[in-house]
Amino acid sequence: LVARTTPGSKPVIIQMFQWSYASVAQECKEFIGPAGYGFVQVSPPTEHITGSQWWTDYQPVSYTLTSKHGNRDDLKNMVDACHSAGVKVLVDTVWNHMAGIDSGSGVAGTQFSHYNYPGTYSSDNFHYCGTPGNDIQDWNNRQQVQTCELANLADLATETEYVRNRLAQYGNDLMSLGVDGFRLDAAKHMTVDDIQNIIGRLNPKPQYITQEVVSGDGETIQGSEYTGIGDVHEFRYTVQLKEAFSGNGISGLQSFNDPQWTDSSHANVFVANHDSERGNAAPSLNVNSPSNTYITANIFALAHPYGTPTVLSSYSFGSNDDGAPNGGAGSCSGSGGANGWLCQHRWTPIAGMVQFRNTVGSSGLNNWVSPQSQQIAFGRGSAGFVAINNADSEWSATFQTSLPDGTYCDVVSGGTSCSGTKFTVSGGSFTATVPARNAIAIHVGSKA
Ligand code: LM2
Ligand code: CA
Repeated sequence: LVARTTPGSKPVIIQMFQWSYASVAQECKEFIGPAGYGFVQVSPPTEHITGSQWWTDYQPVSYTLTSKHGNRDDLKNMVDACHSAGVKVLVDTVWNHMAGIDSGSGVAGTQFSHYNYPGTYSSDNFHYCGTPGNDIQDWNNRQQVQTCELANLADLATETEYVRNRLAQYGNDLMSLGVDGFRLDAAKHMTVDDIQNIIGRLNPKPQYITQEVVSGDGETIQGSEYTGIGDVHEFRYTVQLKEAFSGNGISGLQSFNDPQWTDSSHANVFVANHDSERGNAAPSLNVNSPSNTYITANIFALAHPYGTPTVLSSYSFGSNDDGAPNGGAGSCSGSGGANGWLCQHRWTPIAGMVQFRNTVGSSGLNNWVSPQSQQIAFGRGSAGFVAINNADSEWSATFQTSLPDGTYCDVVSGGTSCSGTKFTVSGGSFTATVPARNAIAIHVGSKA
């Protein structure tokens, strides 16, 4: 069993979806490190099927570290560059399956068929679960979910010595390059025992693991089963934020303690990931959501103590299948994106809230107020205070706060540069006008 290591004083992860490793290296130096993010999570590094769609990544054909995002040297250079900037690297890792297509060639030249990957796996390394096409048919049948095929993807026999050893060899190869941890793709489709066995073979041990387990209330397989391994994506949070900010109201977001959900110290939470922004895995907000809700929800996620937050950094797309723009070279400009990339991690309110999160640390939630269903405000101990107004008219109020007296810069309007609104706390309160469909946030590191 791997002890979970808390991501420490810089807990925020950025999912650098489809960014080339060379561009992540550059961005670590230029922005991510200085901005105080703790981790980048990069797209899968192994050889995969050919094709322009982003999801070719999720059809590995060998563990050669050559992908559309770069080669082994690019990966190593990125790890070194990010480390120099004080940023740790999480790699999205596909252990559950190989390709979904019948046959083809990989981006490094491997010729494969569905159940045969020369030099890596042959037909006796896969599950044949016995349903038509070996496909998962009953999502409430644990055996099927874990041994049948997800979207026709050839399902590895992860209970066998050979497969466990081969996956651990791949994991250890990443560790040898200095990678700090993993996002385990399709974790729900592997048993806890299988994942634990493979992790047990890694040396050194990853410092952080987050697992993709999509579970609904009452569903047979629950994310909470996987917390002995590491963190778990809590998609019910993603759904709840969408519903709250899109109309239901945000006044119910004070605490997340449904016993079926992953507990706060093991939940990895996000407003959207690469699947949900396309309407897959869980309904979520995305960059096209109305009334600034994508941003206000991200402000909420970075302000509220539940879980470890991930910020998605992605690109504009016409079709769900569209691969990365600009040849995969991530590109930003100032506090925004460039060349088709969105660079959410640079947006003024998001970058401002990362500093808020780092500053408030594990301080508890206090001074909660919610005068109506679309308005909430709360403190984080005596270190920070946020007010979120999801209503269509401005909200003027005097807020009680434990922040020390002083004048503070709003990090939502001014980010990290104190270029926005200022508020003066005196004797445990301050008066502010929160613009419609927007927020304000101050913290002890944002004193004017
Ligand atoms: C994941 N987590 O468990 C990823 O977050 C998700 O993005 C992956 O799906 C999925 N699991 C498998 O790793 C993506 C994408 C799918 C795509 C698969 C495989 O969302 O649309 O499926 O990757 O590339 C595609 C086709 C699908 C086809 C499949 C196999 O869209 O129609 O299924 O390939 O050829 C017959
Ligand atoms: Ca499986």
